[in-house]
Amino acid sequence: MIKKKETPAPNAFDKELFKRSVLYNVKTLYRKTLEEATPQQIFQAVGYAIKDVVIDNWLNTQKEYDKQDPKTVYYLSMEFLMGRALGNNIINLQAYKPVKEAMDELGLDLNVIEDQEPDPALGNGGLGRLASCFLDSLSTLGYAAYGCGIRYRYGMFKQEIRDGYQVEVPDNWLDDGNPFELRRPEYAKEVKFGGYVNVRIDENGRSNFVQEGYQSVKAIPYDLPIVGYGNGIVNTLRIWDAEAIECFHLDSFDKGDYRKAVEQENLARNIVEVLYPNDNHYAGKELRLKQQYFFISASVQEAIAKYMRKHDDIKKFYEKVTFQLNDTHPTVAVAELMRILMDEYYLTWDEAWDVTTKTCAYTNHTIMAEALEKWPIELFSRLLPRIYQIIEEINRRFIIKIQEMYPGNQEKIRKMAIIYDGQVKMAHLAIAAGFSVNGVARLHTEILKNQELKDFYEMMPEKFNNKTNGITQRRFLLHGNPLLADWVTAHVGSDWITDLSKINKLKIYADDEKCQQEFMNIKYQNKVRLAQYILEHNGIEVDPRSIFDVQVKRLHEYKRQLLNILHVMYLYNQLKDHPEMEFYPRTFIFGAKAAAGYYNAKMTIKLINSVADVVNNDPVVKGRIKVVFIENYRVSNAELIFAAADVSEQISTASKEASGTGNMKFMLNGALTIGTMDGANVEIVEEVGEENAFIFGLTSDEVIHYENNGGYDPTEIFNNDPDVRRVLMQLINGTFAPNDPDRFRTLYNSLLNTISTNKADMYFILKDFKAYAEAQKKVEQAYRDEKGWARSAILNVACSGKFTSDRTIQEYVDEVWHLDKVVLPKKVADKEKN
Ligand code: T68
Repeated sequence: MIKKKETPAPNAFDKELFKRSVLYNVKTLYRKTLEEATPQQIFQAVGYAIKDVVIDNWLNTQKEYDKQDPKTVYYLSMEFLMGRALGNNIINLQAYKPVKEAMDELGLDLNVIEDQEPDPALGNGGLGRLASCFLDSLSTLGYAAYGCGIRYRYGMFKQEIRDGYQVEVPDNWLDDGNPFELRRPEYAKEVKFGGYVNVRIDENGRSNFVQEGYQSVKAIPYDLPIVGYGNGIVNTLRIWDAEAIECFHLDSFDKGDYRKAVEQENLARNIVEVLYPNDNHYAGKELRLKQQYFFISASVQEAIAKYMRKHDDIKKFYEKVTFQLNDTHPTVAVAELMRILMDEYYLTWDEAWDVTTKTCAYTNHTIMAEALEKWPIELFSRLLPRIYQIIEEINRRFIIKIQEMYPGNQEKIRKMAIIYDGQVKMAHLAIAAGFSVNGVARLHTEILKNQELKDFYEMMPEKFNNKTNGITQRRFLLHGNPLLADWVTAHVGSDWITDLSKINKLKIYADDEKCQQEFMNIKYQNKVRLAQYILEHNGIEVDPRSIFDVQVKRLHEYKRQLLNILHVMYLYNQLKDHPEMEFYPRTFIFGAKAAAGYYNAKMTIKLINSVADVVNNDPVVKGRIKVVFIENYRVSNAELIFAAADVSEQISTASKEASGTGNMKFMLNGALTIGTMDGANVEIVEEVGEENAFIFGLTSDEVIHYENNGGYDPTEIFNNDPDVRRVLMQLINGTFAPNDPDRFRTLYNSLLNTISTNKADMYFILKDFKAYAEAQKKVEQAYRDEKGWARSAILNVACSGKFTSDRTIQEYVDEVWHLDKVVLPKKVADKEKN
């Protein structure tokens, strides 16, 4: 039989060389043999050996970019939730099999080695993970791109559960060093804070704005390789570290200088110390604004310097560069670009504005009011005096434009001005200066256009567009679920790895009984794998034959983990009342970090764990319900969790979840969604069909209607629905907190607060409870029909093609960024073949 020839990777992988490289690294890094080395040391040695392979492609890609001079996107983001690099890099080098063999031959287990790598968590949740999926897709599709961010000393905290409560533990991810990073001191930049703005006449008689009396920090870039899948392309994630600009001059007896030196040291030490652990929430901390300007100033300076190394006309900057702003956090880029163009390249205001507004584009990720960034003028102008001056002028001109369009309409100015009521509104700045404004799912973009950003949309409709989010199938299927990945490839070929629309060919197998059995068997094995993880990490035994019903995501009231656990309490009550009732065994799995200062979120974690304690140990339940809270949910264990899920909980209050991306990862792994018509759920259901999901609850229109009319009154439900009333009373009668019956009273109050009705049950939990319980009943019925379930699950996988980040990125490229596709010259690939 003639075997179909696989396209060789540009760098065919040399297994023997690789083995030698690992042994050599163990020796030179640690003066040890393989037998003597610790698992962490072996990981480091393997990491460096992989970096060696990557480096050639990295060099080569950058050389090719230099030659071809393609347009480049700078994805500016406070967060990149990369997850572990080793396994992902090996996968994208198409070297997983040979590396695994090499490890076997050295007597090592690749899985164990991968587990040694700290899981870099330089992000909170969806927004940061999206940025990482986008980088993977950009490299795989062959587009020139930089990710620009911050090298936080401490990323997202490590979550420990003690006595059912979340405890935050610092995550020292750089403790053992990072084999993949490259420190690039030659590209260091100075970033200035504070002081005042002066006008100086220079030697050419030009008057210049200069910042004086400032403090400054040195920004040092660390580069991480972003390996494209099988195409030899390697882009760069550049994260900035801070260092003091000058060392101590101990001979400086000038008191002012000494104090300034100390202050500058402290500034450098503090600035990149820690990621703010809030998602969808604005805290208004001065250090956060410092972080923003720090990495933006460094990134913009470097982007311009790089451009000017090859071009001489700064006025055409936008022809080669786009800045994509990942939410409003990097929006100071607008003013920083204006500043450099005017103060350092002497462009006029109009010339600089022309460049800036053709360079910057903005993505909105939330409509939650509490997430809107608005900085007090006092703080902003003190920290960034020149930047503030520029924003004032942008605002002045923007208001003139508003007045021209809406003469005499003060209301428009009040609602749209960039500076108003003593605050600088970052979203308004991003919209006024960006050439593109996009939401992250169709429904979300419609809500932006028709509600939240209505005035802006009416004034500048041409800027608005939708880019429905996506995820990378390379990490979340190929790496995370090898059994299913192999099964998919066996049925439809391997094209899905770089073209997920091809996974659609699975559809014809949905009714095939053998395929259904194979699929359910793979799911079962993945459930066994997760059950083992849960036993090891939680000490709880779960039955892999039960339904794995999973909600993993950040803990937030709008995501409604509370609805889920209240429903578990309701099921428990039913079993207590009717111990012999028919009930298909179910394992309710939660994983979620709460922002450290978010009381209701933290109490929800405690409630979940308290319910788990009672239900898991009640003999009446007979193990038919198990509740598990997986500690420290993060990218690495997420891969195991998605692979093992039967049911995907996507139950946010309609209109609140901009998109969601976990929903897509579950679908790709063959879980069925129980969810509201919110975010990208709408499009998921559109692809797979409502009959293959469990949709319930208020629509976004209904929610918005209630909100615009003062909320609704949950006491009516409390009074009329005995099941709901019983569950709510259990929050305050000690059922789950015998020693402290008042423990969950704030949760109870958040649902029923009778003092101010419009604040009661803001997220419509009680309003949706009955519909949710009915949908859950249907889940159980559906699961009893094993073939029907397998059919739906296979269809979910088959219909997930739209939700690859490759599709999202291609849309950004076609409609917003207009990048040039880079193809490495053939001779490189050929040379390697010989
Ligand atoms: C998420 N946002 C959206 N924000 O909630 C989610 N916020 O619906 C969407 O799928 C995802 O973005 C990607 O578009 C966030 O994750 C944050 O993490 C965040 C961080 C800091 C400040 C505000």
